[in-house]
Amino acid sequence: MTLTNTNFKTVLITGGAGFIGNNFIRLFLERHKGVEVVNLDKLTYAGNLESLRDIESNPSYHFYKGDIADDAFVRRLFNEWHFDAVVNFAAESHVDRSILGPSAFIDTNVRGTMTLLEVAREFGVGRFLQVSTDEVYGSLGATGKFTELTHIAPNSPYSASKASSDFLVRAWWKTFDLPTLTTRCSNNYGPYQFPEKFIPLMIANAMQDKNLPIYGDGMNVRDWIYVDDHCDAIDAVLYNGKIGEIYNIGGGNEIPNIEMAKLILSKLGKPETLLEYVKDRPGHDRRYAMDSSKIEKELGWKPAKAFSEGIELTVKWYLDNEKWWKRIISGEYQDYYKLQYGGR
Ligand code: NAD
Ligand code: TDX
Repeated sequence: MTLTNTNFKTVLITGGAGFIGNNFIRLFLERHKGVEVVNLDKLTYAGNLESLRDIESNPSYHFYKGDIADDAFVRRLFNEWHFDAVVNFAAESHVDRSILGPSAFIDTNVRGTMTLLEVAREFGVGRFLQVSTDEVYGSLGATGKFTELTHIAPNSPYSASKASSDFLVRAWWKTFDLPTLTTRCSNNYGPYQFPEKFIPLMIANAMQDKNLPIYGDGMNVRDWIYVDDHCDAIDAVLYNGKIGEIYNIGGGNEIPNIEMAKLILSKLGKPETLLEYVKDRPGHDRRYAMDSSKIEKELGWKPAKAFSEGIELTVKWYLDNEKWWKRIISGEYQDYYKLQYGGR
C-alpha cells in the first residue's frame, strides 16, 4: 500500500489558506515540481486566499472551498483526484476561541479528521499525515521536555480536540491499516500568521500604539519555531517518516511571553508602557518544550533558522505587509473569495 518516496502525483493539503498551510504549500510546490497540489479549505475567519496570491496561477496548484467534515464533498474530491497523500492542517487553532466556543473545534478537529480518515481509507492513500501540536501533552513545570512517550494530558478544549484527532489517526492505522503519520510541533511564528496569535498580535498592537495584553504574570514559556522549519519537518516526515509513528518538532527556543513582548517593543522602538497585564487565560499551560531528538536522529531534520533572524524577518514582514493584517482586522477580505472564484 505504501508508495515509495517519489511516487506522489497528487497531494491533498487541507487548511492551506491558513498560516502554516500556505507556507507549506509554497515550500512544497517549490520542492516537488510536477506534483499536483489540491488545497481544500473552508475559508473560516482564519483562511485567507490573499496569502496564496503569489502561487494561485501555478498550474500544479488547485483550490477547493469545502469542509473536511462534509463527507459527500470530501468523497467527491477523492473521486476526482485519487490522492496519493494527505496532509491535514485544517483545524480550529486558537485556544482562546476554544474557551469561548468549543463546538467548532469538535466539528472540525474531531469530526473533520475522522471524515478525512474514513474517505482516505475507502479510496486508499499512500500516506496520511496529521499535523498536531505539543499542546496535547499538557503543561510542563520548570524543567524537562515533552517526548513522543509523554502521556497525553490536554488542558484546553482546543488541545483536547487535537488529542482526540491524534487518537483517531492512531486507531485508523491500527484498525484499518491506514498508513498514517503524526507530527506534533511547538509554537510557530513567521509571515501570514493571523493577528489573534501572540506574536502577530503584539506586533500589530505595538504598531498601532495599542496596549499589549499579557496574560497572568507573563512568565508562561513557549518553544518558538520559525514556520519554514516546521514545514521542512512536515515534508521530511511525509516523504521519509515511518508509518504509524509520531514525531515531535520543536524550535529549541524557550522564551517567557513577557520577554517576547519586550523584544518586539524594542524592535519597533515602542515604549514598555504599552505592556498591560490582564486576567489570565483559564487553564493556561505554564511551559512547553519539545524534545526533537527522534526526528533529528531518524530523519536528519533540525531547525535552520536562528531565533534572532526569524524574529527580525517576522517583525519586518508585518511592517512591510501592514495592508494584509489591517484588512484582516477590518474584515475587508470577506468578499475576496467571491471575487476571485465566483463562488465555485
Ligand atoms: P490557522 O487557524 O491559521 O489555519 C487553519 C486553516 O484551516 C484555515 O485556513 C481555515 O479556513 C481552515 N479550516 C478550518 N476549519 C476547516 C474545515 N472544517 N474544513 C476545511 N478547512 C478548515 O491555523 P495554523 O496556525 O496554520 O495551524 C495549522 C495546523 O497546525 C492546525 O492543525 C494546528 O492545530 C497545527 N499547529 C499549529 C501550531 C501553531 O503554532 N500555529 C503549532 C502546532 C500545530
Ligand atoms: O493576547 C495574548 N496574550 C498572551 O499573553 C495572547 C493571544 C496570548 N498570550 C499568551 C498565551 C500563551 O502563553 O501567549 C502565549 C501564546 O499564545 P497563543 O499565540 O494563543 O498560542 P498557544 O496558546 O501557545 O497555542 C499555539 O501554539 C500551539 C497555537 O495557537 C496552537 O494552534 C498550537 O497548537
